[in-house]
Amino acid sequence: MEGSLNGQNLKIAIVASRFNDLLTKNLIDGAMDALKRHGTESIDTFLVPGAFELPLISDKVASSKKYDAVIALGALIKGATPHFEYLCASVTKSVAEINIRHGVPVILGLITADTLEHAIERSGTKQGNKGFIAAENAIEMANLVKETKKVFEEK
Ligand code: INI
Repeated sequence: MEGSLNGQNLKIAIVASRFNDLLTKNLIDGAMDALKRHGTESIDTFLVPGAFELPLISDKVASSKKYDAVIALGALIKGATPHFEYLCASVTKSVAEINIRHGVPVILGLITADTLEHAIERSGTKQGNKGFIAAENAIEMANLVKETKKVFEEK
């Protein structure tokens, strides 16, 4: 089984951080672009201060069961501080847990980069746009979850 990339009739939430918003705005634009290209019309966006706050709101959104998928978007840039490593570990682990806790796909479009230049490359330049890819993954996973429900909930 494989989820399709048909985004019609899906309700998708984007949870995005404002920290490094030069980058996260591009991730949101990339995600919106992918969703609209694949036919998704129902999109709600929730903004949080930083990547560390993504899990709480992603969890609230996923547990509401009002959405077929959640896309969490953020940008962590290493700079000079070891704080970066803790944030990366905390956000990825928490989002991974939320992803399986509610049966609603929570896709992580998180840039983790050593430098601003590398981060820019992943938010719509050389290396594509992580938001766009995350949105396609969200559509695919939302459809796959729907398909598996049909199969596993049959007798
Ligand atoms: N938040 C980010 O989203 N990206 C970063 O690069 C970052 N750095 O480097 O500190 C960052 N910090 C803020 C953090 O996410 C929380 O908002 C803050 O710690 C308050 O809880």
